[in-house]
Amino acid sequence: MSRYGKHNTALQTIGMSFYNMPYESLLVSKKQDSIFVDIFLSICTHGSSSLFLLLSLFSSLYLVLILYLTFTKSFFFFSLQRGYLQKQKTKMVAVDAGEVQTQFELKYDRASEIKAFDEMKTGVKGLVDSGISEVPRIFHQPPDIVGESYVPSATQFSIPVIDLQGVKEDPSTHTEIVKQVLNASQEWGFFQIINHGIPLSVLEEMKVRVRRFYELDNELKKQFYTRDTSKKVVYNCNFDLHTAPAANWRDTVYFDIAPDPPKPEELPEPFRDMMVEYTDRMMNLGRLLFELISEALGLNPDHLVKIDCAKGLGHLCHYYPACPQPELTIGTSKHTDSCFLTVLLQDHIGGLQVLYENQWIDVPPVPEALVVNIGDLLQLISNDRLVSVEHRVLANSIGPRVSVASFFIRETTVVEYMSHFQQKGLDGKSALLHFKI
Ligand SMILES: O=C(O)CCC(=O)C(=O)O
Repeated sequence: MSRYGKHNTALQTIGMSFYNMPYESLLVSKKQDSIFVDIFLSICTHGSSSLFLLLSLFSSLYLVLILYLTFTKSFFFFSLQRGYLQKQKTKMVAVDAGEVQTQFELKYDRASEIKAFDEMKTGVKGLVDSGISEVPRIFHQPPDIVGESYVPSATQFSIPVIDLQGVKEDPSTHTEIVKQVLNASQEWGFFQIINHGIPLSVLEEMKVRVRRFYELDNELKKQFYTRDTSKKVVYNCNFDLHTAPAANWRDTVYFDIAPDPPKPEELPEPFRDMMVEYTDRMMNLGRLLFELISEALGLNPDHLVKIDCAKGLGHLCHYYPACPQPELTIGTSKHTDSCFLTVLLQDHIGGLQVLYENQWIDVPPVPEALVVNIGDLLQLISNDRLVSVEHRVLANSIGPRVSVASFFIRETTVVEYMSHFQQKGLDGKSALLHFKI
Protein backbone atom coordinates (compact mmCIF):
# COMPACT_ATOMS: atom_id res chain seq x y z
CA MET A 1 0.00 0.00 0.00
CA SER A 2 1.15 3.49 -0.77
CA ARG A 3 2.43 5.55 2.11
CA TYR A 4 -0.23 8.07 1.00
CA GLY A 5 -2.96 5.45 1.28
CA LYS A 6 -4.73 7.07 4.20
CA HIS A 7 -5.24 10.23 2.17
CA ASN A 8 -6.64 8.42 -0.82
CA THR A 9 -10.21 9.70 -0.80
CA ALA A 10 -9.38 13.37 -0.43
CA LEU A 11 -6.45 13.09 -2.81
CA GLN A 12 -8.59 11.37 -5.39
CA THR A 13 -11.20 14.14 -5.26
CA ILE A 14 -8.73 17.04 -5.33
CA GLY A 15 -6.43 15.33 -7.83
CA MET A 16 -9.30 14.82 -10.23
CA SER A 17 -10.78 18.25 -9.94
CA PHE A 18 -7.57 20.35 -9.89
CA TYR A 19 -5.38 18.49 -12.29
CA ASN A 20 -8.06 16.76 -14.33
CA MET A 21 -5.95 13.64 -14.37
CA PRO A 22 -6.57 10.16 -12.90
CA TYR A 23 -5.69 9.72 -9.28
CA GLU A 24 -3.41 6.74 -10.14
CA SER A 25 -1.21 8.80 -12.41
CA LEU A 26 -0.87 11.39 -9.67
CA LEU A 27 0.36 8.69 -7.33
CA VAL A 28 2.86 7.43 -9.92
CA SER A 29 4.26 10.89 -10.38
CA LYS A 30 4.61 11.35 -6.62
CA LYS A 31 6.49 8.14 -5.85
CA GLN A 32 9.43 10.07 -4.37
CA ASP A 33 9.09 11.51 -0.88
CA SER A 34 8.24 15.15 -1.31
CA ILE A 35 7.63 17.93 1.16
CA PHE A 36 5.15 19.49 -1.27
CA VAL A 37 3.10 16.32 -1.49
CA ASP A 38 3.16 16.10 2.30
CA ILE A 39 1.89 19.63 2.60
CA PHE A 40 -0.68 19.03 -0.07
CA LEU A 41 -1.93 15.88 1.58
CA SER A 42 -1.95 17.50 4.96
CA ILE A 43 -4.30 20.14 3.62
CA CYS A 44 -6.54 17.47 2.28
CA THR A 45 -6.88 15.90 5.71
CA HIS A 46 -6.53 18.78 8.14
CA GLY A 47 -8.51 21.37 6.29
CA SER A 48 -8.33 25.12 6.86
CA SER A 49 -5.66 25.25 9.60
CA SER A 50 -3.20 23.59 7.24
CA LEU A 51 -4.23 25.92 4.46
CA PHE A 52 -3.48 28.82 6.78
CA LEU A 53 -0.06 27.33 7.57
CA LEU A 54 0.67 26.90 3.89
CA LEU A 55 -0.33 30.47 3.07
CA SER A 56 1.92 31.74 5.88
CA LEU A 57 4.79 29.69 4.51
CA PHE A 58 4.40 31.13 1.00
CA SER A 59 4.00 34.69 2.35
CA SER A 60 7.26 34.28 4.26
CA LEU A 61 9.02 32.97 1.16
CA TYR A 62 7.65 35.92 -0.82
CA LEU A 63 8.86 38.35 1.84
CA VAL A 64 12.32 36.79 1.80
CA LEU A 65 12.39 37.10 -2.00
CA ILE A 66 11.42 40.80 -1.89
CA LEU A 67 14.04 41.50 0.78
CA TYR A 68 16.65 39.67 -1.30
CA LEU A 69 15.85 41.67 -4.46
CA THR A 70 15.84 44.98 -2.59
CA PHE A 71 19.12 44.14 -0.94
CA THR A 72 20.86 43.07 -4.16
CA LYS A 73 19.67 46.24 -5.98
CA SER A 74 20.85 48.52 -3.18
CA PHE A 75 24.03 46.53 -3.00
CA PHE A 76 24.67 47.20 -6.68
CA PHE A 77 24.36 50.97 -6.21
CA PHE A 78 26.29 50.78 -2.94
CA SER A 79 29.02 48.76 -4.62
CA LEU A 80 29.20 51.13 -7.57
CA GLN A 81 29.42 54.08 -5.23
CA ARG A 82 32.00 52.58 -2.91
CA GLY A 83 33.97 51.08 -5.77
CA TYR A 84 33.61 47.51 -4.46
CA LEU A 85 33.05 46.37 -8.02
CA GLN A 86 36.53 47.60 -8.81
CA LYS A 87 39.66 45.77 -7.82
CA GLN A 88 41.48 48.66 -6.19
CA LYS A 89 40.52 51.93 -4.59
CA THR A 90 40.73 55.42 -6.06
CA LYS A 91 42.79 57.75 -3.93
CA MET A 92 41.79 61.37 -3.51
CA VAL A 93 44.87 63.50 -2.89
CA ALA A 94 45.05 67.17 -2.02
CA VAL A 95 47.63 68.68 -4.35
CA ASP A 96 47.44 72.30 -3.42
CA ALA A 97 45.10 74.55 -1.51
CA GLY A 98 41.63 73.83 -2.86
CA GLU A 99 42.86 71.49 -5.55
CA VAL A 100 41.91 67.86 -5.53
CA GLN A 101 43.22 65.14 -7.78
CA THR A 102 42.12 61.60 -8.33
CA GLN A 103 44.91 59.04 -8.61
CA PHE A 104 44.02 56.24 -10.95
CA GLU A 105 45.44 52.90 -9.97
CA LEU A 106 46.32 50.23 -12.45
CA LYS A 107 44.00 47.29 -11.86
CA TYR A 108 40.56 48.65 -12.52
CA ASP A 109 37.89 46.52 -14.12
CA ARG A 110 36.21 49.51 -15.71
CA ALA A 111 34.54 47.51 -18.47
CA SER A 112 32.66 45.32 -15.95
CA GLU A 113 31.52 48.30 -13.92
CA ILE A 114 30.35 50.12 -17.04
CA LYS A 115 28.53 47.01 -18.27
CA ALA A 116 26.77 46.49 -14.93
CA PHE A 117 25.77 50.16 -14.82
CA ASP A 118 24.54 50.19 -18.44
CA GLU A 119 22.47 47.05 -17.88
CA MET A 120 20.51 48.83 -15.15
CA LYS A 121 19.15 51.11 -17.96
CA THR A 122 18.37 53.86 -15.47
CA GLY A 123 21.28 56.19 -16.21
CA VAL A 124 22.79 58.79 -13.90
CA LYS A 125 19.31 59.70 -12.70
CA GLY A 126 18.87 56.13 -11.47
CA LEU A 127 22.05 56.45 -9.38
CA VAL A 128 20.94 59.75 -7.88
CA ASP A 129 17.44 58.39 -7.18
CA SER A 130 19.01 55.44 -5.36
CA GLY A 131 20.47 57.96 -2.91
CA ILE A 132 24.19 57.79 -3.67
CA SER A 133 26.27 60.42 -1.90
CA GLU A 134 29.53 59.88 -3.80
CA VAL A 135 30.26 59.93 -7.51
CA PRO A 136 31.07 56.36 -8.68
CA ARG A 137 34.54 55.88 -10.07
CA ILE A 138 33.39 55.33 -13.66
CA PHE A 139 32.49 59.05 -13.72
CA HIS A 140 35.77 60.33 -12.28
CA GLN A 141 37.48 62.53 -14.82
CA PRO A 142 41.25 62.31 -15.25
CA PRO A 143 43.16 64.75 -12.99
CA ASP A 144 43.97 67.29 -15.73
CA ILE A 145 40.30 67.65 -16.65
CA VAL A 146 39.26 67.92 -12.99
CA GLY A 147 41.93 70.59 -12.47
CA GLU A 148 40.75 72.47 -15.56
CA SER A 149 37.15 72.56 -14.30
CA TYR A 150 38.28 74.28 -11.11
CA VAL A 151 39.69 77.31 -12.91
CA PRO A 152 37.10 80.09 -12.55
CA SER A 153 35.59 81.10 -15.89
CA ALA A 154 37.01 84.26 -17.44
CA THR A 155 34.69 87.20 -16.85
CA GLN A 156 36.34 89.81 -19.08
CA PHE A 157 34.63 88.29 -22.15
CA SER A 158 31.00 87.53 -22.86
CA ILE A 159 29.57 85.66 -25.79
CA PRO A 160 27.72 87.84 -28.30
CA VAL A 161 23.95 88.28 -28.03
CA ILE A 162 22.25 89.06 -31.35
CA ASP A 163 18.76 90.58 -31.43
CA LEU A 164 16.88 89.28 -34.47
CA GLN A 165 14.02 91.78 -34.08
CA GLY A 166 13.19 93.29 -37.48
CA VAL A 167 15.52 90.96 -39.44
CA LYS A 168 12.91 90.43 -42.15
CA GLU A 169 11.29 93.85 -42.11
CA ASP A 170 14.03 96.44 -42.02
CA PRO A 171 16.88 96.24 -44.60
CA SER A 172 19.40 98.19 -42.51
CA THR A 173 18.62 96.09 -39.43
CA HIS A 174 19.01 93.01 -41.63
CA THR A 175 22.45 94.15 -42.86
CA GLU A 176 23.55 94.89 -39.29
CA ILE A 177 22.39 91.44 -38.11
CA VAL A 178 24.25 89.70 -40.96
CA LYS A 179 27.41 91.56 -39.90
CA GLN A 180 26.97 90.48 -36.28
CA VAL A 181 26.35 86.86 -37.32
CA LEU A 182 29.56 86.90 -39.39
CA ASN A 183 31.67 88.35 -36.57
CA ALA A 184 30.29 85.98 -33.96
CA SER A 185 30.64 82.92 -36.22
CA GLN A 186 34.22 83.78 -37.15
CA GLU A 187 35.40 84.95 -33.77
CA TRP A 188 33.47 82.80 -31.29
CA GLY A 189 31.65 80.11 -33.24
CA PHE A 190 28.93 80.78 -30.63
CA PHE A 191 26.27 83.40 -30.05
CA GLN A 192 22.92 83.79 -28.31
CA ILE A 193 19.83 85.01 -30.19
CA ILE A 194 16.81 86.83 -28.83
CA ASN A 195 13.56 87.75 -30.64
CA HIS A 196 14.09 84.67 -32.78
CA GLY A 197 10.38 83.97 -33.31
CA ILE A 198 9.90 80.92 -31.05
CA PRO A 199 7.54 81.98 -28.25
CA LEU A 200 8.86 81.74 -24.70
CA SER A 201 5.84 79.54 -23.83
CA VAL A 202 6.98 76.91 -26.37
CA LEU A 203 10.54 76.95 -25.01
CA GLU A 204 9.31 76.60 -21.43
CA GLU A 205 6.93 73.79 -22.36
CA MET A 206 9.69 71.86 -24.12
CA LYS A 207 11.83 71.97 -20.96
CA VAL A 208 8.84 70.78 -18.92
CA ARG A 209 8.41 67.83 -21.32
CA VAL A 210 12.09 66.88 -21.05
CA ARG A 211 11.86 66.84 -17.25
CA ARG A 212 8.62 64.86 -17.47
CA PHE A 213 10.27 62.22 -19.65
CA TYR A 214 13.09 61.69 -17.16
CA GLU A 215 10.60 61.57 -14.30
CA LEU A 216 8.68 58.71 -15.96
CA ASP A 217 8.59 55.38 -14.24
CA ASN A 218 11.84 53.47 -14.87
CA GLU A 219 10.05 50.59 -16.57
CA LEU A 220 8.48 52.97 -19.12
CA LYS A 221 11.77 54.74 -19.80
CA LYS A 222 13.70 51.48 -20.16
CA GLN A 223 11.71 50.67 -23.32
CA PHE A 224 13.65 53.47 -25.02
CA TYR A 225 17.07 52.69 -23.50
CA THR A 226 19.24 51.41 -26.33
CA ARG A 227 22.63 51.64 -28.02
CA ASP A 228 21.11 50.91 -31.41
CA THR A 229 21.70 54.21 -33.20
CA SER A 230 19.59 53.16 -36.18
CA LYS A 231 16.51 53.77 -33.99
CA LYS A 232 14.58 57.04 -34.22
CA VAL A 233 14.38 57.41 -30.44
CA VAL A 234 17.54 56.57 -28.50
CA TYR A 235 17.68 57.04 -24.74
CA ASN A 236 20.86 56.17 -22.89
CA CYS A 237 23.59 57.43 -20.60
CA ASN A 238 26.50 58.74 -22.72
CA PHE A 239 26.62 57.58 -26.35
CA ASP A 240 30.34 56.81 -25.81
CA LEU A 241 29.93 55.18 -22.38
CA HIS A 242 31.83 52.02 -23.33
CA THR A 243 34.76 53.79 -25.01
CA ALA A 244 35.29 57.11 -23.19
CA PRO A 245 38.00 57.24 -20.49
CA ALA A 246 35.46 58.63 -18.02
CA ALA A 247 31.68 58.83 -18.15
CA ASN A 248 29.83 62.15 -18.14
CA TRP A 249 27.25 63.04 -15.48
CA ARG A 250 24.46 63.17 -18.05
CA ASP A 251 21.59 61.16 -19.54
CA THR A 252 20.26 61.86 -23.04
CA VAL A 253 17.25 61.00 -25.16
CA TYR A 254 17.82 61.56 -28.87
CA PHE A 255 15.14 62.05 -31.53
CA ASP A 256 16.03 61.59 -35.19
CA ILE A 257 13.27 63.94 -36.28
CA ALA A 258 13.81 65.13 -39.88
CA PRO A 259 13.50 64.45 -42.74
CA ASP A 260 11.82 61.16 -41.65
CA PRO A 261 10.22 61.72 -38.26
CA PRO A 262 9.21 58.84 -36.01
CA LYS A 263 5.48 58.06 -35.85
CA PRO A 264 3.76 59.84 -32.91
CA GLU A 265 3.15 56.48 -31.21
CA GLU A 266 6.90 55.76 -31.35
CA LEU A 267 7.59 58.85 -29.21
CA PRO A 268 7.64 58.70 -25.40
CA GLU A 269 4.30 60.00 -24.13
CA PRO A 270 5.56 63.36 -22.74
CA PHE A 271 6.76 64.44 -26.21
CA ARG A 272 3.85 63.20 -28.34
CA ASP A 273 1.82 66.37 -28.75
CA MET A 274 4.82 68.71 -28.54
CA MET A 275 7.41 67.39 -30.93
CA VAL A 276 5.74 68.49 -34.18
CA GLU A 277 5.34 72.09 -33.05
CA TYR A 278 8.85 72.34 -31.58
CA THR A 279 10.37 70.78 -34.70
CA ASP A 280 8.42 73.01 -37.13
CA ARG A 281 9.46 76.12 -35.28
CA MET A 282 13.07 74.94 -35.05
CA MET A 283 13.17 74.16 -38.80
CA ASN A 284 11.88 77.68 -39.60
CA LEU A 285 14.48 79.22 -37.34
CA GLY A 286 17.18 76.99 -38.85
CA ARG A 287 16.31 78.16 -42.36
CA LEU A 288 16.50 81.81 -41.22
CA LEU A 289 19.91 81.22 -39.61
CA PHE A 290 21.27 79.46 -42.71
CA GLU A 291 20.06 82.39 -44.83
CA LEU A 292 21.87 84.85 -42.59
CA ILE A 293 25.04 82.72 -42.57
CA SER A 294 24.90 82.35 -46.38
CA GLU A 295 24.73 86.12 -46.73
CA ALA A 296 27.50 86.52 -44.16
CA LEU A 297 29.69 84.30 -46.37
CA GLY A 298 28.85 86.41 -49.45
CA LEU A 299 26.60 83.70 -50.93
CA ASN A 300 22.99 83.88 -52.13
CA PRO A 301 20.70 83.85 -49.08
CA ASP A 302 19.27 80.46 -50.09
CA HIS A 303 22.66 78.83 -50.79
CA LEU A 304 23.05 76.73 -47.61
CA VAL A 305 19.38 75.77 -47.55
CA LYS A 306 19.61 74.69 -51.22
CA ILE A 307 22.48 72.35 -50.46
CA ASP A 308 20.26 70.78 -47.77
CA CYS A 309 22.08 72.04 -44.66
CA ALA A 310 18.66 72.55 -43.01
CA LYS A 311 17.13 69.29 -44.20
CA GLY A 312 18.07 66.88 -41.41
CA LEU A 313 17.37 67.60 -37.76
CA GLY A 314 17.94 65.73 -34.51
CA HIS A 315 17.03 66.80 -30.99
CA LEU A 316 19.25 65.73 -28.09
CA CYS A 317 17.36 66.21 -24.84
CA HIS A 318 19.92 66.19 -22.04
CA TYR A 319 19.33 65.70 -18.31
CA TYR A 320 22.07 66.56 -15.83
CA PRO A 321 21.05 65.35 -12.35
CA ALA A 322 22.34 67.25 -9.31
CA CYS A 323 25.80 65.88 -8.60
CA PRO A 324 27.03 65.10 -5.05
CA GLN A 325 30.69 65.75 -5.98
CA PRO A 326 30.74 67.99 -9.07
CA GLU A 327 34.48 68.59 -8.66
CA LEU A 328 35.19 64.95 -9.62
CA THR A 329 33.25 64.72 -12.85
CA ILE A 330 31.79 66.72 -15.75
CA GLY A 331 28.35 67.08 -17.36
CA THR A 332 29.59 67.03 -20.96
CA SER A 333 33.25 66.68 -21.87
CA LYS A 334 34.76 69.32 -24.12
CA HIS A 335 33.92 68.70 -27.75
CA THR A 336 32.86 70.33 -30.99
CA ASP A 337 29.54 69.47 -32.65
CA SER A 338 29.34 66.98 -35.51
CA CYS A 339 26.76 68.88 -37.57
CA PHE A 340 26.32 72.07 -39.63
CA LEU A 341 24.68 74.12 -36.91
CA THR A 342 23.33 73.62 -33.37
CA VAL A 343 20.54 75.60 -31.74
CA LEU A 344 20.48 74.99 -28.00
CA LEU A 345 17.73 75.56 -25.48
CA GLN A 346 19.08 75.58 -21.91
CA ASP A 347 17.33 76.07 -18.59
CA HIS A 348 18.26 78.44 -15.74
CA ILE A 349 20.90 76.24 -14.02
CA GLY A 350 23.95 77.13 -16.13
CA GLY A 351 27.22 75.23 -16.60
CA LEU A 352 27.69 75.53 -20.38
CA GLN A 353 31.11 76.99 -21.21
CA VAL A 354 32.82 77.90 -24.47
CA LEU A 355 36.55 77.94 -25.11
CA TYR A 356 37.61 81.41 -26.20
CA GLU A 357 41.23 82.56 -26.38
CA ASN A 358 42.17 79.47 -24.42
CA GLN A 359 39.86 80.33 -21.55
CA TRP A 360 36.53 78.87 -20.54
CA ILE A 361 33.73 81.43 -20.77
CA ASP A 362 30.27 80.88 -19.24
CA VAL A 363 27.25 80.94 -21.54
CA PRO A 364 24.80 82.58 -19.13
CA PRO A 365 21.21 81.30 -19.23
CA VAL A 366 18.75 83.87 -20.60
CA PRO A 367 15.12 82.59 -20.47
CA GLU A 368 14.02 83.83 -23.91
CA ALA A 369 17.36 83.22 -25.65
CA LEU A 370 18.63 80.31 -27.73
CA VAL A 371 22.32 79.50 -28.08
CA VAL A 372 23.59 79.01 -31.65
CA ASN A 373 26.90 77.41 -32.54
CA ILE A 374 28.71 76.54 -35.73
CA GLY A 375 29.27 72.80 -36.19
CA ASP A 376 32.23 70.96 -37.73
CA LEU A 377 30.53 70.56 -41.11
CA LEU A 378 29.98 74.30 -41.52
CA GLN A 379 33.60 74.91 -40.60
CA LEU A 380 34.55 72.28 -43.17
CA ILE A 381 32.49 73.63 -46.06
CA SER A 382 33.35 77.26 -45.25
CA ASN A 383 37.06 76.41 -45.52
CA ASP A 384 37.54 77.30 -41.86
CA ARG A 385 36.13 80.81 -42.22
CA LEU A 386 33.52 79.93 -39.62
CA VAL A 387 34.73 78.12 -36.54
CA SER A 388 33.37 75.11 -34.72
CA VAL A 389 34.45 75.79 -31.16
CA GLU A 390 35.00 73.51 -28.20
CA HIS A 391 32.48 73.68 -25.42
CA ARG A 392 31.59 71.66 -22.34
CA VAL A 393 29.08 71.51 -19.48
CA LEU A 394 30.23 71.48 -15.87
CA ALA A 395 28.57 69.16 -13.37
CA ASN A 396 26.62 71.02 -10.70
CA SER A 397 25.47 70.27 -7.18
CA ILE A 398 22.27 72.10 -8.10
CA GLY A 399 19.95 70.36 -10.49
CA PRO A 400 18.61 68.72 -12.47
CA ARG A 401 19.64 70.84 -15.46
CA VAL A 402 17.91 70.18 -18.78
CA SER A 403 18.83 71.29 -22.28
CA VAL A 404 17.73 70.52 -25.84
CA ALA A 405 20.40 70.63 -28.53
CA SER A 406 18.89 70.68 -32.03
CA PHE A 407 21.43 69.57 -34.63
CA PHE A 408 21.09 70.45 -38.30
CA ILE A 409 22.71 67.76 -40.35
CA ARG A 410 22.62 66.12 -43.77
CA GLU A 411 23.24 62.51 -42.88
CA THR A 412 23.91 60.97 -46.28
CA THR A 413 27.02 63.08 -46.77
CA VAL A 414 28.53 62.32 -43.40
CA VAL A 415 28.19 58.61 -42.78
CA GLU A 416 31.93 58.10 -42.67
CA TYR A 417 32.50 61.23 -40.62
CA MET A 418 29.87 60.25 -38.08
CA SER A 419 31.13 56.73 -37.63
CA HIS A 420 34.58 58.18 -36.90
CA PHE A 421 33.06 60.67 -34.44
CA GLN A 422 31.03 57.96 -32.69
CA GLN A 423 34.05 55.69 -32.45
CA LYS A 424 36.44 58.30 -31.04
CA GLY A 425 33.88 59.80 -28.60
CA LEU A 426 34.36 63.11 -26.81
CA ASP A 427 38.14 62.91 -26.54
CA GLY A 428 38.78 66.64 -26.82
CA LYS A 429 40.12 66.43 -30.40
CA SER A 430 38.21 67.64 -33.41
CA ALA A 431 36.88 64.84 -35.61
CA LEU A 432 37.93 66.99 -38.60
CA LEU A 433 41.61 66.20 -38.04
CA HIS A 434 40.95 62.69 -39.31
CA PHE A 435 39.68 64.06 -42.64
CA LYS A 436 42.20 66.82 -43.34
CA ILE A 437 44.83 66.21 -45.98
O1 LIG B 1 23.69 70.79 -22.54
C1 LIG B 1 24.29 71.71 -23.08
O2 LIG B 1 24.19 72.88 -22.69
C2 LIG B 1 25.23 71.45 -24.22
C3 LIG B 1 25.08 70.11 -24.83
C4 LIG B 1 26.08 69.90 -25.90
O3 LIG B 1 27.13 70.46 -25.91
C5 LIG B 1 25.79 68.95 -26.96
O4 LIG B 1 24.72 68.33 -26.99
O5 LIG B 1 26.65 68.82 -27.86
